[in-house]
Amino acid sequence: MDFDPSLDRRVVGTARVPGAPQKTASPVPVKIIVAGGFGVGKTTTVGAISEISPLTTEAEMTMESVGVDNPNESTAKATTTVAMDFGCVTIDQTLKLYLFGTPGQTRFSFMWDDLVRGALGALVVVDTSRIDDCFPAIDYFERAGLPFVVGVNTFNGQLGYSLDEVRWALAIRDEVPIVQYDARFRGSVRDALLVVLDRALDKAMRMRSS
Ligand SMILES: Nc1nc2c(ncn2[C@@H]2O[C@H](COP(=O)(O)OP(=O)(O)OP(=O)(O)O)[C@@H](O)[C@H]2O)c(=O)[nH]1
Ligand SMILES: [Mg+2]
Repeated sequence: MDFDPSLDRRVVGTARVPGAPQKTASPVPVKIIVAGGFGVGKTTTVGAISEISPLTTEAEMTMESVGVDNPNESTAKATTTVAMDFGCVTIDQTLKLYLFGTPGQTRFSFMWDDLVRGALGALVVVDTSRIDDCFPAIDYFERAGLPFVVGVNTFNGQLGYSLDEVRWALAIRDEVPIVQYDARFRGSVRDALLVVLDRALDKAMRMRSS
């Protein structure tokens, strides 16, 4: 059976001339923030899933940061994000995610308001070996009223604590989803981002019906 463009809601403005190029609607752009404390794996998350070479703004860490910014001990972290990460991924013909990673060092937190503008949701990345570093990001999204999901980056494939323990330690409300994922793997990042999308959609539906 021949494909009839009039049956596909994504095909718009088709001239319906046999053989003529068909114009399809672009996927809806959705802005998602990847946030969290210092060195939790935000840049790694964006890089693992982006279908373009991610834009990164990494700078070498200096001796001044020793004792101030302490990365996960199992990593050989030598650089830090000083402005943002940017990447994108097409979910399907109707939806494309634009991912913005925040800088993790607290001295760059003044940039967050600008980065977050227009976003529909956020993945707040957590490293359970440095759980204190995660509070500012969680507080920020609670206050901003932006739907967010807590993503526990498992680093070496293991969770030091159960997700319930992490929820308790970070005082995360019941309605905020918490998932574990591995920032290095595309499929794992995709699953975490789909939970963010779900949450954003849920909020949009509730706002529409109220
Ligand atoms: N083993 C392991 N290493 C990881 C994982 N995620 C990130 N890393 C490493 O941890 C270090 C920090 O990761 P980044 O992605 O730079 O962390 P970030 O949150 O962007 O850091 P800042 O921008 O400086 O706040 C890097 O050396 C990564 O290669 C992981 O799941 N497992
Ligand atoms: Mg980074």
